[in-house]
Amino acid sequence: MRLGIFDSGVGGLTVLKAIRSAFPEVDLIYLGDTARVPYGGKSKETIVRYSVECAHFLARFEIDLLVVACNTASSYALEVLKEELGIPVFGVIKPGVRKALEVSQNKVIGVIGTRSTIESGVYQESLKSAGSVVYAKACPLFVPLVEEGLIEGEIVDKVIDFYLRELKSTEIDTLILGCTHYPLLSPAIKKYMGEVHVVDSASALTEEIAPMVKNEGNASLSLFFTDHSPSLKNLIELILGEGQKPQLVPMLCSL
Ligand code: DGN
Repeated sequence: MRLGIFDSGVGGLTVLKAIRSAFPEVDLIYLGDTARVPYGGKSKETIVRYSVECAHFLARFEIDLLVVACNTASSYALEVLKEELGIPVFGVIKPGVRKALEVSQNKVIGVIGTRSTIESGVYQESLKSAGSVVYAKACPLFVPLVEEGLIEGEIVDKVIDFYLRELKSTEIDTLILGCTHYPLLSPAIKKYMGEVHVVDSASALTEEIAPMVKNEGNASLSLFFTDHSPSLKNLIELILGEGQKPQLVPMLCSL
C-alpha cells in the first residue's frame, strides 16, 4: 500500500512519523511545499491552488490514499481535493475534533492553530455542532519558533504564556494542537497548561485512517521538498531523527 502525505512544509513530518510508527510496512511519499511555506496567512484561493498542485504531484506516484497533513490546507481544500482525486483523502481537522470530543469531560475545548486555520472557523464549527463550548486562538509565532529549533526554554515559555494565558484562565479541559508544528512544542505546552488534555492531530489521524490502511508494502520512505533551504536538514532531523536523505523536486508554482 502506498500513502501520499503533503504539508505546506516540514511540519507535516510529525504526521508522517505517527503514520510510520502505526503502519511501518506501508510505502510513504511525502511532499513538503517548502518553497511556498507558510500557508498559514494566505488567502483561501491560494491555499486551495497550492494544495491541488501538491496533491496532483503525489497522485503521479499512484498513491492509494492521500493525507493532507497541513491543518491550514485541511481547513480550506479538503472538499476540492476529494472531488479532484478519486481516492480516499483525509485531513487532520476531523480526527483532531473526534479525539478532543472523546477525551473532554466538560466539553469545553480549546483549539490553537495558524491565523488561516483559526479564521476558517472549521475547528470551531465542528466542535460547536457537537455541543462543545470552544475557545480558539491563533498562535502565529509557534511555527517560526519550531523552525528555529526552539522547542523548549525561556523564549518558548514566554511565547506560550503570551498566546495561551487567556486560554489557561478558561474552563477548557482539552486543547487541540491544530497545526503540524505544534506537537514539537507539546511538552512545553503541557507543562504550561497543567491538567488539560492535549490532543495532537498527528496521532488522531492515524486512528482515523486505520480502517483504510493495510500494513503492507516495502516500508519505503520518499521525502520531496519544493525547496532546500539551509535549515531543511536540521528540521527534518529535529522531527524524524537522523539519517533521512530528502530528494529535491523543482518548484511547483510559476511565479
Ligand atoms: N502546516 C501548517 C499547518 O498545519 O497549519 C503550518 C505551517 C504553515 O503553513 N503556516
